[in-house]
Amino acid sequence: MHRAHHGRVTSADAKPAAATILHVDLDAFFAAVEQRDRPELRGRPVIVGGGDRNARGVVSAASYEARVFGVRSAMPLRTAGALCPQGVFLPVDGAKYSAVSRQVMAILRGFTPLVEPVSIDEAFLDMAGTETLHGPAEEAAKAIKSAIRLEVALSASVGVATTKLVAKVASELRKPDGLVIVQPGTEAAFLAPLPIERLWGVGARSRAVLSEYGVRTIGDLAALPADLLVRRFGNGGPQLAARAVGIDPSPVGDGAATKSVSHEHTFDVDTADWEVIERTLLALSEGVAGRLRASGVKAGTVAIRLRDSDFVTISRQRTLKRPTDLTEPIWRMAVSLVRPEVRGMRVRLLGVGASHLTDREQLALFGAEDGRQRRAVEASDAIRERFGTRAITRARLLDSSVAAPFERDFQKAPDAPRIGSRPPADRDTRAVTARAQDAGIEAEALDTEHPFD
Ligand code: DCP
Ligand code: MG
Repeated sequence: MHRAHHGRVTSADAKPAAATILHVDLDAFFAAVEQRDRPELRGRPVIVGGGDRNARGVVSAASYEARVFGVRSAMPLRTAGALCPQGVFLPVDGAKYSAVSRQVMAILRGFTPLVEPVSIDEAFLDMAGTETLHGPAEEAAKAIKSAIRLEVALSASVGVATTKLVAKVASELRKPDGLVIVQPGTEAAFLAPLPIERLWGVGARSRAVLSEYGVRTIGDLAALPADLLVRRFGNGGPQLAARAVGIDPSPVGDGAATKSVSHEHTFDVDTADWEVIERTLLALSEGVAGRLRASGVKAGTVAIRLRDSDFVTISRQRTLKRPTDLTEPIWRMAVSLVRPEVRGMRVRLLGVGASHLTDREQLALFGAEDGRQRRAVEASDAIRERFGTRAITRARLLDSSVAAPFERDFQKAPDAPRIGSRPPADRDTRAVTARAQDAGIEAEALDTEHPFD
C-alpha cells in the first residue's frame, strides 16, 4: 500500500484527493465593467475595443447580449459592426480594468493566500486547509461569487476540481455566472464528452494532428493508444494522455516560484529581414521588461530562442553586467545573441527570455540603479496603465508589423501549461490564443531558470 508523501494521493487504493482547486473567471470582463458603470448599457450589446465600429483593430470583449449576434473577442471591429449594427462600441479603458482586476485579486486573496492570477480577469485558488474558515470548496466558491458581486458588482464563473486543468475547463462550461463542481474521481468522465478544443493546453497544431485520428472529443483523445501518442508527440505524448483524463500535476503557485519570464513570436511568414528581426526582438524585450517591472524583479541573464523554417531551434543565453528590468539592455543583449546565428536563415520564431531574477529592493541596497532611465520607464508604465499599451510605443515599433505586447504586461504571470517538448505553438490556451491574435506574441512565466528549456 503506497501513499504519496506529499500532495495528492494517486494510488488506486487511496481516497481520491479533495476538489480544492478553484478557477475564477469574470464574465465578459471589460464589457461588464462598462455596463456596471453605465446602467443605461445594461441589457444592451456592448462591444469594447476601438470605440468605433469602423475602427481598425479587434474586439477586446463582447457582452453576452452582443455574443447572441456572434460577436467574439479578437474579431475585427468591422465584422462585429456588420454582425451587430445596434451594438454599442466603446474604447478600451485599460486603467480602469486593471484597477478592478486588482480589487478582484484582493478579494480572492481574502479567501486563501494561494492565489495565482492567470490573466487580467482570471485566477486559480487552492482552498486546501481553509475548510474550517470557508467550509468545503463548493461553499467557498459560492462565497467568492457573492463577494465579487457585492464588492465590485461583477459576475464571475467558477470551476471547482482536483486539478487546475479540470477547474479551468469547468469554469468555462456554464458561463456566465456559472458554478461547476467536478467531484474527485469523476474527472475523466466529466471531460470525455467535451470537444477537444476545450482541453486547456492543447493547441491548434496538436488538434490538427489529433484530427487525423478522428479525435473530436477529449474522450476520443483519452482512448488513443499510448504508443501512438508517443510516436506523434514525443515526450509530450504521455502528458497529453494524462491531460485527457484530467491529470495535471501543476500546483497553484502564488508567483513566488517564478524564475524566468519569456515572450515569443511566430512569424506569419518566415523572415530573413534583419530590420524585422531587430524590431521583433525590441517588442519582445519590451514585453519581458514590462513583466519584470510588474513583478518588482530584475533579471541577471538574457536568453533568446530562434527557430528556422526547418524547425531547427537554438537557444543562447548570457549574463548581463548588472541585473536589469529595462527594455534597452535586454534588447541589446538579445540582438547580440541572435545576430551571429541568423546568417541567411529564414526565421520562423523568435523568443526573448530573462532569468536569474532578483528582488529590486534587494538590488537597490547596492545602488545598482540608473535613476534617470528608471524614471522615464516608470512614467511610461504609468501612461501605459492609464491609456493602454498602444498609447506608448517606441518610434522603432511604430511601423512594425509586430503589435506592442498586450497590456497584460502589468499583470502577473499569464501562463499556458507546457506539454513536454511540445511542437511549436502548441501551448496556446483559448485565452492565450485569443490574445496572441491581438498581440502576435505569446508570453509565459516559468518556474525554471532556463526560459527556453
Ligand atoms: N481580452 C482582450 N482581447 C482578447 C481577449 C480578451 O482584450 N482577445 C480582454 C477583454 C476581456 C478580458 O480580457 O474582457 C478577459 O478575457 P476572457 O477571455 O476572460 O473574456 P471575457 O471575460 O470578456 O468573457 P468570458 O465571459 O468568456 O470570460
Ligand atoms: Mg473572463
